[in-house]
Amino acid sequence: MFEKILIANRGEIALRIQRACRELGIKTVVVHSTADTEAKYVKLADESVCIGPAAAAGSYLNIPAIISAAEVTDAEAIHPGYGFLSENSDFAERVEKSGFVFIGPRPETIRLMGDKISAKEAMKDAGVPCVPGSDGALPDDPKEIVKTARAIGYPVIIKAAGGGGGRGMRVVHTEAALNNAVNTTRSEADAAFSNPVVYMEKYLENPRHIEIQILADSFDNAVYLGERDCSMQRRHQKVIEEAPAQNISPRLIAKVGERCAEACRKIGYRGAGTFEFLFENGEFYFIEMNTRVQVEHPVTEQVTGIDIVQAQIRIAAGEKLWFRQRNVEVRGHAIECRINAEDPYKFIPSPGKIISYHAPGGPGIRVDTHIYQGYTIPSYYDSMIGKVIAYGDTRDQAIRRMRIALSEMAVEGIKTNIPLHLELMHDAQFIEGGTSIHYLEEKLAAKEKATKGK
Ligand code: MV4
Repeated sequence: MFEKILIANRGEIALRIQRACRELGIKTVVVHSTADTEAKYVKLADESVCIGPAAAAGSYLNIPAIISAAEVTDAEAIHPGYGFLSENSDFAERVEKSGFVFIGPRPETIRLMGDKISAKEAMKDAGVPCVPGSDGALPDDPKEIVKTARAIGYPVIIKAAGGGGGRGMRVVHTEAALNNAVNTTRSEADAAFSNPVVYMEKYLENPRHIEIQILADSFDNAVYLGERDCSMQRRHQKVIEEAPAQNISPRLIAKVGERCAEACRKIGYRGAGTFEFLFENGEFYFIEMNTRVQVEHPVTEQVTGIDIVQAQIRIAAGEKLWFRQRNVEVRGHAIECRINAEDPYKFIPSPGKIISYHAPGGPGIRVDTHIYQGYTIPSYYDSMIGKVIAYGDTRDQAIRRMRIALSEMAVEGIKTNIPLHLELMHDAQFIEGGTSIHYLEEKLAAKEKATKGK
């Protein structure tokens, strides 16, 4: 096992990784920007290195500074967390070329999945069900593009190969609008990702977002840890996630999960990963793969009892998977509410000093956060300041525990989205379960309209 790991991230996930290291008896180095010097998790780490200014481009995205920090502290491995450099194949490569272990998949795997066309191709070849669409990149010839769309049937969606996570896509409902949409998506993709390559898919109008968590070692062993429902989102930012997904049979999950695990063996995947699917009319359609630990990993940890961050570290250290698929059991239900420092209805970020903080607790409640009374949330980064995870024997119990936790939780001095979460925990559609990816935005729009009328 490693003696010392460098954590190349900030906030709650930097603390989460630190806890995993501590339990494994590994020393930690945390790198931080000048805006995060006072954070408690920085002081809690065995060592810390300031790597640059508040703006992430000079610090959390500064590859040479991070590698230098690993060199001077004699760390053996680097955990990238999520966001920042976590899915940057060049970073993973430079980490390895500098003689450190990258806690994640091989750089080639990250590169393969970073290109959404090659990712889909690889998954299709491995037997993972995909959304029907163009056979790879769209050609230049407008007539060919029209033919492709006719074969798929409208509506279609044009996506950038270099995009993902909702960036660089456009829905097309008619042939008249097609070539303009393709051209616009192309130029936007070229500007944003320096890659004008686009592809086409059948547009699914009302799907759920279901993802499958996997773990794979370097010895061709791979398991799936069940699914998460991440449909409750706004502008491609997930708001609530849960496991398992309401009204999807364990048999169907096992079938698609086994395909994902098999795909991992086939491509030589290493570490933790997530297969993102759209789920509509009882069918799964692969869209993208994430090659990092995800924000919502705790719900899977709560229902399986498997520590995903520790698993990432043990796999990176060269351990064989220490359990098999038949040992993975999903028990009970977990729900995660992402707590953001923002106005709960206007969604304007609300950084600043936390004057007082009261954490929720009690049976089945887990809080993953780095905040504390007196902490100042910097304005430079994402507004997510933590996560409340409620576990119960049933979904109903998890919801009831979450309501109690959210009403106990008090964060004063800044605005948070706790009121929105409380409202959702009493929302009839949420309580019924199985809402689509459009539900929250439609609910918020309806509410906006109702208040304007008054
Ligand atoms: C789609 C889709 C409908 N049909 N693809 C958005 C994020 C990116 N990962 C893929 N996305 C979508 N791809 C087809 N063929 C709808 C979305 C989508 C979405 C997907 C997951 C979660 C939230 C979403 C919100 C809007 C659109």
